[in-house]
Amino acid sequence: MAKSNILVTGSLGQIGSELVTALNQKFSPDAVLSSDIQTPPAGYPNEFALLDVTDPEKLENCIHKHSITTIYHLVSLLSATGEKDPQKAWQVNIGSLKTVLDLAVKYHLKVFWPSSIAAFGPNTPKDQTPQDTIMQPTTMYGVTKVAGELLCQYYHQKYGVDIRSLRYPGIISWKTEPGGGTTDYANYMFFKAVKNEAYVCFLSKDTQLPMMYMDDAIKATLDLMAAPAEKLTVWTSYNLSAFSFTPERLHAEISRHLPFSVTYSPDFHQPIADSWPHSIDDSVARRDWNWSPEYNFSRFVTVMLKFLKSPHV
Ligand code: VAH
Repeated sequence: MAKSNILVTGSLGQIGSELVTALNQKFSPDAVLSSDIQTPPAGYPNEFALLDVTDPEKLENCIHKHSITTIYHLVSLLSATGEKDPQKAWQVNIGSLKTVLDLAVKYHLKVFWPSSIAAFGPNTPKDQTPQDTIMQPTTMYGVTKVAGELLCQYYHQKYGVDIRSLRYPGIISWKTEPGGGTTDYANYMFFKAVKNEAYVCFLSKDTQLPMMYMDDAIKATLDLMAAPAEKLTVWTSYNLSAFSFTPERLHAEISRHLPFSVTYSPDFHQPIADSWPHSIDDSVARRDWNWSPEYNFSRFVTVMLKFLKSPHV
């Protein structure tokens, strides 16, 4: 049996697929067990467990069989998908997190779990949103993130579980299709630009949202998990930030390299985006574990276009 002590759930998702690659490089592929509810593509590099994380017995068997010591629990229905099926979003997002936390107590596991800026709501201060502030989200996704953060803090304080979390902004990548998010408009805008196709944006042109290039999100995740526990002061979830932009500004920056057309036709995503912050204060993460992004807005756009135009470079 191959050695593995890291389990990644949601491995085939947008973040999971790139986190597995980074963990393979940092440790080794035989130390990383991938899992998802669907089967991987042919030639997938890691050992893979077909796993429904809402099934506690299956998850426990997997932990026991593979001597798992660390779980990156990425499974989640995102904001737009969650609004189409709020009951399932609660069951998957919170049900699976509670199971992971209970197993973390039993098997002394270290856990990473992603929260999101979606944990903030319409009455949260929108500019430079503080680490500790009003959190009354208006999406089920956001509700599961606030509830999940409080569950994480409770399990840390009550049982000593080492569970670490980041409030990811919108994360943009070129390698994998995004899935069911509101910030995913930015991914689709790039995909259209490189095909010189017109893009119809489902948000209004002035909708400013906090965003981040995938490589920085992965760096933050690994940096937080490597930080000495005694340096950490936040056991709900850390604010994390790189830059913010509007669809109009993204269109203008991409068009400096590749002119293309964008029109705006806001749909059901708009009220979700309107409930979120414009920018995030991540000074606590910078203080506690030396967080700092490597990609600013213009470098992010340049790199995205470079790899989308020639992905196998
Ligand atoms: C979403 N990409 O749009 C996710 C993210 C900040 C938003 O959590 O739902």
